Amino acid sequence: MDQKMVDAINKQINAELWSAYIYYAMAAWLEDNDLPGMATWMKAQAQEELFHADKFFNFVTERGGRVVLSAIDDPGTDWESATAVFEHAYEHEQWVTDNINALMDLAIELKDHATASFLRWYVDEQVEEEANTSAVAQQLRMVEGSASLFMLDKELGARVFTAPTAAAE
Ligand code: OFO
Repeated sequence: MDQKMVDAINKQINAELWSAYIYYAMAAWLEDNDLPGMATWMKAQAQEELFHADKFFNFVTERGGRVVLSAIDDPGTDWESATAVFEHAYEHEQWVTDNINALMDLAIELKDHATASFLRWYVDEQVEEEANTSAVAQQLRMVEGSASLFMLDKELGARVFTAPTAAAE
């Protein structure tokens, strides 16, 4: 694999791990603000990010590249409200989508068909990532400050992370 592609994917591994770190930080804030269901949801989201990082890790290794890890940025510790948490998560996912699209552009430029094919999974995954975070932010805008917040918290607490099966990958 072209070293430029390896370097770009290594950067994305860092971004995925940073995403997990951000979502764990958000889970901690939600726990601290008596929203354990939302914290559970965020932890599942963090686990999903670890899965994304691991999938990139395995791909680089499989193609003979070297995974190089770098320092992870500060995830932040404070948000104004639960709505602000999920709005931030949605914005973050939009940023990740831009990164994935840039990776795809590079794979196409390098005529690296194997990487382009592999990246398709992430392109599709980002549609879901944006939709999920945006939907919760939208629900929160409607219920924050009302008793329905606790119903929503309960509902979101049902989320469980399940790693996609090989067939669905
Ligand atoms: Fe890895 O998709 Fe979210 O960040």
